[in-house]
Amino acid sequence: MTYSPISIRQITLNRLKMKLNDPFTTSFGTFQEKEFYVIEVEDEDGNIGFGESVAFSSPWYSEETVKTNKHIMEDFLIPLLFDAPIYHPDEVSERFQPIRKNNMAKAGLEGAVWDLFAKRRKLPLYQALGGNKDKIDVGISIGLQPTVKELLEIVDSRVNEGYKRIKLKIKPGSDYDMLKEVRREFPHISMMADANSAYTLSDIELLKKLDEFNLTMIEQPLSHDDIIDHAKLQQQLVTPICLDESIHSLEDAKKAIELGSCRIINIKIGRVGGLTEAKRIHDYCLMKGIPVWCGGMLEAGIGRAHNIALTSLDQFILPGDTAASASYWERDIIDPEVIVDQGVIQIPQRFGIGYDINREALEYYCVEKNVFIESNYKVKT
Ligand code: OSB
Ligand code: MG
Repeated sequence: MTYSPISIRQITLNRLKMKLNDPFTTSFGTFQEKEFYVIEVEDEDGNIGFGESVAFSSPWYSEETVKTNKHIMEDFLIPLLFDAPIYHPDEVSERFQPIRKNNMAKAGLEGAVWDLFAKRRKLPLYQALGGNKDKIDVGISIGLQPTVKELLEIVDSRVNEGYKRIKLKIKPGSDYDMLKEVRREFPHISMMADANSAYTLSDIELLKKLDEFNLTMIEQPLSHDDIIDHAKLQQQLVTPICLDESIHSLEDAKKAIELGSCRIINIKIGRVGGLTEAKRIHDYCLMKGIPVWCGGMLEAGIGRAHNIALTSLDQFILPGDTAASASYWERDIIDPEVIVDQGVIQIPQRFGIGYDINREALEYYCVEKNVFIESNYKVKT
């Protein structure tokens, strides 16, 4: 069967501002709200694909920001999408390749093209990606809390909701004692810690002591751009290291696995530049027997839907951070919202990302809208 290629007619960048239900604190700072772009990519027949760029307002997690995303999309990536028809979404990352890094900007647009592609083919996105599951197990990430008492209460309610794995943020001074209390209260839960790069090899004695708590893994204990020290640390730990910040591509994943820098990889679509690269990392990890799971960036519904579709791939064998919409937002921008029942999400079977866009909610949160039309980009002869 032959399919006609996608000719993109119009691209809309909606900048949204949404307040989190509760502040979310990591070793690098506190989030109270999220600003991000919802990207609409429209073809000649009026089909629309949706993407979400996951960069934050400040360059704490990575160097990208909401503003750099706009600049890179508007001035470099959008013209490349208008350049020529697209036969398959895998071509998008290839076309973006001359632009260095800026993976979150790339992934936002690429995700919208994937959604559009799946809708045109009348396939759910997860099937277009090659996923086989009809439901996925998920965990939840809990931010640093002012007191251990408050943390224990939150863990208790998340465990009762049925989340399959609890992730706790740690930082120097809020680590060993805190984890010890949680482990004592919840001896049997699957529990892990995420340091977001807050330690160095000089903390090795402390990090070794965390082996006491039978953590499923410790995520990104050392520098955001390191794989050498992580390899040295992994040799000294029983607990598997999972890399987050250090992995931006299949090449990074190959090197980290070869060096022994980690035994598990957190795949975030935005951090690796899109679904195509995420799938490549997944396929390589499947071959190598490295478990992967899908990380989160405090996404609204569209980003969450992309994460769910990605998690349908076979090697996503560990629960990810894709928690229910309602644990982040008073009202999400998709309909229905993402629902988690006893730690399980049913993958939607409708075409594309599988959720409708709640236009009313989108307009409510939208603070700026820019429309780019293909004919304005045509090379004038
Ligand atoms: O390291 O995974 C991370 C939130 C913001 C920035 C980085 C991270 C996180 C989380 C929460 O852990 C993920 C989520 O619930 O979306
Ligand atoms: Mg992390």
